[in-house]
Amino acid sequence: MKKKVVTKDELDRWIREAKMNAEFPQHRAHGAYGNPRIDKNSEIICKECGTEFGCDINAGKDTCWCFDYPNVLKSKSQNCLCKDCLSKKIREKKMVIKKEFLDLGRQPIANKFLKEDEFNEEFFFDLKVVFDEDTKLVSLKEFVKPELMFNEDYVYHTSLSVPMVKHFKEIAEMLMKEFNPLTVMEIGSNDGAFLKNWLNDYTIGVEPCGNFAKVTEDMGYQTYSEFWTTELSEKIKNDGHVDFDLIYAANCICHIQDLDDCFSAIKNILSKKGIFVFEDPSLLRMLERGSYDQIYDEHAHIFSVTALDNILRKNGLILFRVDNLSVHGGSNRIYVRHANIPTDLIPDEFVRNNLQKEKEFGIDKFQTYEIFAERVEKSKEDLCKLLSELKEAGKKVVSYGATSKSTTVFNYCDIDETLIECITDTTPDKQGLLAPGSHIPVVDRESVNLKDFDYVFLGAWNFKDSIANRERDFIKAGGKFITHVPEVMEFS
Ligand code: JHZ
Repeated sequence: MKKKVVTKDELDRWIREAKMNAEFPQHRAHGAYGNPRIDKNSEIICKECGTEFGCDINAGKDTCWCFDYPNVLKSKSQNCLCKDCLSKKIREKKMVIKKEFLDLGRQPIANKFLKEDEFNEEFFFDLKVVFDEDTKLVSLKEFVKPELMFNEDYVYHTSLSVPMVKHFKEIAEMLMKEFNPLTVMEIGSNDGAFLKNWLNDYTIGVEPCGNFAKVTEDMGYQTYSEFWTTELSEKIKNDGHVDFDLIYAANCICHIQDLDDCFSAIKNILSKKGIFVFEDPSLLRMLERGSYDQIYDEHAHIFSVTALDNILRKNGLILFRVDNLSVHGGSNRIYVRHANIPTDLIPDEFVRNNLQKEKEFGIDKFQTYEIFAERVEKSKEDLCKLLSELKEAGKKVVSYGATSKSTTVFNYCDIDETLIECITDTTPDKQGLLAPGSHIPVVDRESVNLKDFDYVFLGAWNFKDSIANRERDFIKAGGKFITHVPEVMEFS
């Protein structure tokens, strides 16, 4: 018998079919793939509600919209469901619909600067981003083990940034004046930039990075060097601490992967009339500015007010005020209290305005994130093109600020030493090492004469004005800056 020759196309199709049958029983159910029941017609009938709806496979595509949803139809006898009925079924089964919209490729630990002999052990993971249809929360698809990021070697020192020290002093003064708390706890107290504004008898810190916990202990603040969990909140209570009037956290809550546990731990230890105030990068600002580099291992979530409102409520807490801040490229400061205790702290017009603004932007719609992903791809193309052209023209480029954000950019855009010669950074712990993944050398700003370079890429674009102001001489000498936010451009 003559052996049938299988073409590559046929083989690929079989593999796809087999994968689909295994992974998407809702399609196997109506036998659509490769064997459309309704020839040349993409409309099928929803078994649940009887309405006609579109099937992408029947329409001749390789994938269907329903592939973004978890499988709920386990039996072959069940037919496909329309979007509404499928979503309803998923909710009934308490399954979470997390839809992926962005893939930033293989990424290292954003703040793990390393030596050459550590290259072989460097840890990489897939940096993908998902949207939760239920809570509207944007999160990483794959979380990195917290201990790999936050440990004795953590290098981000808040106090090395003069604008941030001023920022924490101002917020402490404002909170003191407006809320006059007696007992204070900071979660993620880093090197004490916020804590140092409070009396140490009534103030404690929580900081998993041992190097920083030691710094604040030495400053006289009791510091728990542990991750924030319900278990830790119990331990603090058992140690005899009374509930806290103010719990504060800056650029930390978005690092915590299990938000339900995080918020129930807050509820457990917040005094009856106490407030929980936290600030983190704003999802709306990220979407508006195209600053995809806010996404890296530490940022398990990028918060919208909308998602926080939903998740805090679920955990017996109420968000009653929002301040929009310019720090870190656009952040929100969120004020929270107990939900079931009467108080005069009612949600103010800023909460309503923020929710409205986010709704108008489409923060609750998956399509918004698909559009953002297209913008991110374009940003990559433009940056790669610009840097390659500069290289061909023999121009020299240095980067300013070895930020976590630039780890994402350099690894996503495959930028290495051949395109950017080195990175200057004021943090001694980063100097003399190589940047994560890209392995571009990090050097002290003082060791570099910017005039030896034609271009400066702004890794710390969030400090654009202060950097441009400080480096006026570079501009006067004909130098130019490059930024990728809000789009790839040169300026001087
Ligand atoms: P900066 C950090 O992210 C990490 P990063 C963290 N995970 C977080 O959540 C966000 O902050 C909010 C240097 N620099 O603040 C100092 C100069 O060299 O943008 C720092 O290494 N010269 C906690 O790392 C880095 O840049 C300068 O003139 O993205 C600043 O990093 C200035 C202004 C900064 O955050």
